[in-house]
Amino acid sequence: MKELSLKVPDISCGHCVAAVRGALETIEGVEEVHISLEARTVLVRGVDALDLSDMVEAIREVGYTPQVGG
Ligand SMILES: [Cu+2]
Repeated sequence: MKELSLKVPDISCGHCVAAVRGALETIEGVEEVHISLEARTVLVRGVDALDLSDMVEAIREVGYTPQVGG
């Protein structure tokens, strides 16, 4: 089990949460996605092979700007 976290400052409403969640859930090996609208943080849990850069790329693809280490 691996856990990755990111800060995504431009998450601002439920639509953003849904869009980011949807993008992350399509990545193979992702088992749980937790998004805090208040803190604008994303927590992903899944297989050990999960790669942070894949998370970053998926979030960027739906139009948001993740910051690593948040
Ligand atoms: Cu929004």
